[in-house]
Amino acid sequence: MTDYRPAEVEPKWQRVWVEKNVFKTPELPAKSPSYVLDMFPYPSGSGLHVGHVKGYIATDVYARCQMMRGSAVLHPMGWDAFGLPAENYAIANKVHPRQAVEKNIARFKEQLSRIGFTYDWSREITTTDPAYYRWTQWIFVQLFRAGLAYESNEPINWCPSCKTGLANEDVEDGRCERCGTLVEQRPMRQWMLKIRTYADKLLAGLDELAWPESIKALQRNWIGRSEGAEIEFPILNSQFSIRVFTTRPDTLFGATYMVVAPEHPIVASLLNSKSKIKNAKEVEAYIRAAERKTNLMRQEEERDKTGVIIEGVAAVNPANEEEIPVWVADYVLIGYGTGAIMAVPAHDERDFAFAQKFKLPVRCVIEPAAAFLTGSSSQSLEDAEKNWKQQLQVIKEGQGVYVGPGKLMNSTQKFNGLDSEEAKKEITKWLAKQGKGKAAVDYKMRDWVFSRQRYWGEPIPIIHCERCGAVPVPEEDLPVTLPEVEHYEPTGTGESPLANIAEWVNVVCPTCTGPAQRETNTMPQWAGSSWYYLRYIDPRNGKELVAPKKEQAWMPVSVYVGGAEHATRHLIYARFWHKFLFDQGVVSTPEPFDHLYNVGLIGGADGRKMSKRWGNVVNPDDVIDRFGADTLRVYEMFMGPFAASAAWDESSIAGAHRFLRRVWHLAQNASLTDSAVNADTDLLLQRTIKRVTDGIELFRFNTAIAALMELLNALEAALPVTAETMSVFVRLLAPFAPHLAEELWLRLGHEDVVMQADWPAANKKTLAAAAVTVAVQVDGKVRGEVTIARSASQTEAEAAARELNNVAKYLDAGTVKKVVYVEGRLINFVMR
Ligand code: ANZ
Ligand code: ZN
Repeated sequence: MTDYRPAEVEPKWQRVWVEKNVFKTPELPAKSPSYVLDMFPYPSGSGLHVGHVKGYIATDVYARCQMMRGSAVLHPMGWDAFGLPAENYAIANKVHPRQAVEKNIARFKEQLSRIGFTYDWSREITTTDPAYYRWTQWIFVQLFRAGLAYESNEPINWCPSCKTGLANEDVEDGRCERCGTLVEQRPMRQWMLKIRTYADKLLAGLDELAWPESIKALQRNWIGRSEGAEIEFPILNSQFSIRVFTTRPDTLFGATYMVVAPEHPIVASLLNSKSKIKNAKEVEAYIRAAERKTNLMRQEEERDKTGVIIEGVAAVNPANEEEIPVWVADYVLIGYGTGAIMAVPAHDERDFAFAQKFKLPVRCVIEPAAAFLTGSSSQSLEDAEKNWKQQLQVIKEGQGVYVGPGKLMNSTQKFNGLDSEEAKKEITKWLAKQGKGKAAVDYKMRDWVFSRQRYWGEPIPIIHCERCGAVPVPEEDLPVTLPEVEHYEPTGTGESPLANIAEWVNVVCPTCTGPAQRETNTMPQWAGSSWYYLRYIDPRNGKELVAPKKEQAWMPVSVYVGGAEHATRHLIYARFWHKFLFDQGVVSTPEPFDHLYNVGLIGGADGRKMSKRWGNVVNPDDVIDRFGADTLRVYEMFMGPFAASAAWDESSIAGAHRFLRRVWHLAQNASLTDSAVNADTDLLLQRTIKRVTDGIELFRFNTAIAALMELLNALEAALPVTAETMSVFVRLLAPFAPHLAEELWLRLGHEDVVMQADWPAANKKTLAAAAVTVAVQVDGKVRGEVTIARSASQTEAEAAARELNNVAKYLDAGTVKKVVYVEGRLINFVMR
């Protein structure tokens, strides 16, 4: 009997898979297609750690199971290699970013190749490859032609350390997501993509997706749709007017002043028009001070509100012709709505705080609905009523703020008494009829700032001609390749290092052949990753982004796996581009990714985030050297629920290794003469098939492995095991521990590789005969049913019942006091 030696077994089978071309993906799927995708890595200089590969192992387990179940599987890998980190690394180490990327990719591939993945490397793509980014640029040209790419000079986020403009998505808590530096606002010329045009489609599409609810909620919030009205406030004795966006047109009669953002163009217009601004100096000083603050500082709720009144200017409330003052204050942001608000201090917290500070009038126009006033439940009825009356009085007198719904008051006979929801519509209609306003929708999400003033990105394929303006590079001239430069360092001037290469910049205009200049900004890191999944389908196509026949055959991606941190960046950008390509007829599905699973982080053994800084990084190579790749795979899939984070734990790795060693020895003991399988073993086997199949299908890998461990225990207790039983066990184990499975499969006398064997099918008759369906109740109400073994214990029945989502929901909301089990019929969780 030989010992289990992964160091011999694993490289051997990796070679066989390559020699036999086992993972070659067909051009077109002959069988049912299954596109299994990882978020492709950015090839960083520090290589992969064991946390990075958890998602890759999961998709590989899934892909292998799909292959054995007879699907045509596309399971590719590639590199997201443009962007700041590669460039910063290149600057620090004085090498070309391309060299750094090549070196890092080689290192990543070496690490990945040892884990036994099923990638078809002939489909590898790299976003920095001109043959690839030709199509990234092509998409930009289509966006430009469709009017969805435009130049703008608005102030945008600028990272003074990375020396580049950033999209809102790249800013976290007011800081650059890359380097943590406080972001400034800087007006500069840049390319923008009209992602807001797709806001409603992006929202609607979410409803159809099998994604975690948490990710969908993050996207909904990020898009931030608000319904309301735009209302025009004329400025007295001038040709100007101020337009506001409000979600509360019902409070229009309570607007006692207006506020414009310091950057609002009306301020400059008023200052320039030499209108009667009496305190121009003061206003200018305030604007200059605001420029120096970050958005974060400006939005902080607790911060004392600041502002200056524009003396000598008055706006007219279109509802009642009342003249109200106009203030400049930085709690109003230029980037949201219209950059100006009507202030209703009686019904908005921020306006109320501002009015208190500057002694501005507060007029209540919404009479509170009783249910929305606060009171404590411990009060007596009398006290509650007294309290309510007091609060009502305070609010009605303009001494307090009330933000809830209610009935209109102080809003003329026409509207008084209307319910506030109703009044929103009525007042908007009334304004629209007079041409003073209209219903409007606004989104928190801004258009996508799409240019970077850095070297290592796709050149934006635009040529600037004095006569013709911005002209797209003709498609036959794509790709516009990145030229060689002497220095990659950002200039900090708002121009990229490309601007210094005269012979690259100066070209003839494709339209009029006059002298023209190339755009020197490059694309953001998110460009190449916004469509890469399409290219894997047809990676070497020189004529099209993807051949329609292949695209139709493989798309959409059935299972997509990656980190939750991409919720509002990559996953929104990719959906946006995909929907655009759908509208252009380039792709056939409205959404790119059907199922999405988030991978939970693996933390260091010390419980901290795995990082060089803490010295707790574990390299997969080291684990493989000690235990083998199969142990690494089984361990990571057994760490707990896939989406949960977990700390690295050496003793559990040893446990996973022991499990595989026991399987190895069990197989050596299999009696090759097929003695009959006894009924108990057979039932357990059938049940394990079902649990492992479902576990992999639903990304509950830990329960699948637990089922295999239970089966192993039972088989060891009832030796000898038959070859037939062992062959089922080996196939069920194959997605998790493929090398070991191949070796045992061979030793069991099979000629094909286990990857080409059929996935075991559970015998439904055996299962049905041995199963009962039990009703699950919570407090006597039926909430679902579970099918369990006839012989199941109460503990097993309870565990199965608790797994039902519709039951867990109720159990989580309280505590279980008692469980009543009527064997084979019902289980009742008593909470009260
Ligand atoms: C009048 C009003 C009365 C408002 C009231 C609220 C309550 P959401 O829901 O987040 O979309 N607002 C509009 N533009 C702004 C800007 N650029 N900076 C700061 N605040 C701005 O918020 C919409 C509300 O936020 C708008 O409705 C406006 O205040 C404010 F009882 O208008 B409201
Ligand atoms: Zn021209």
